[in-house]
Amino acid sequence: MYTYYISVGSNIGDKRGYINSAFESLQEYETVSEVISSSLIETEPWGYTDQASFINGIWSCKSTLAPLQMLGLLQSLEQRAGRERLIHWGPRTLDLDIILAFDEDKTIISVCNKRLTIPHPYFWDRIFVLEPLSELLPTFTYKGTTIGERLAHLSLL
Ligand code: A4P
Ligand code: MG
Repeated sequence: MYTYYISVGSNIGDKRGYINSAFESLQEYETVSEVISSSLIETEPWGYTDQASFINGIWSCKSTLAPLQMLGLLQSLEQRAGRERLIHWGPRTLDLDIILAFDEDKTIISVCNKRLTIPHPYFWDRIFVLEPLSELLPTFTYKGTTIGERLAHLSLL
């Protein structure tokens, strides 16, 4: 059994609607359990900034699916939301990224291949990921820094 932390983002159309209906769909999979959502927050675009504001949040869940299978499941939820891949970091109806994964004994899992990198390569630099993540994992520590310290550091930049 794995535990996943998934970032959710939307900045086109009915943003909360896309996120909430994907959340309900995720709960219907027999291979997925204990699905929890953080609060959803409105955030300014990061990276490619000439686009609408985002609604962001983090979901956690438990699953028997291995990381690549979980990626496939999340991509099918993105497709159901009408996701089109046009601009890198550009506007999207629904973006579901695997941020962190832990195995049965709570060890963090690392994956790095052509289709999947976890931990997500930018998660530690993004307030829109760390703020909702800190709600679900308030004592998380990465490379010797707590998530609270990291958020304080990023907010001062
Ligand atoms: N991929 C590799 N690692 C992962 C992972 N950990 N989780 C691969 C999910 N997918 C992963 O992603 C391209 C490919 O990344 C996938 O096919 C998968 O095999 P994509 O979603 O199709 O396209 P993308 O937009 O080019 O990349 P990505 O990674 O989703 O974009 P980002 O880096 O997440 O940036 N500002 C705010 N405020 N809020 C946001 O949510 N999001 C972005 C998108 C930019 N600015 C934002 C936000
Ligand atoms: Mg993505």
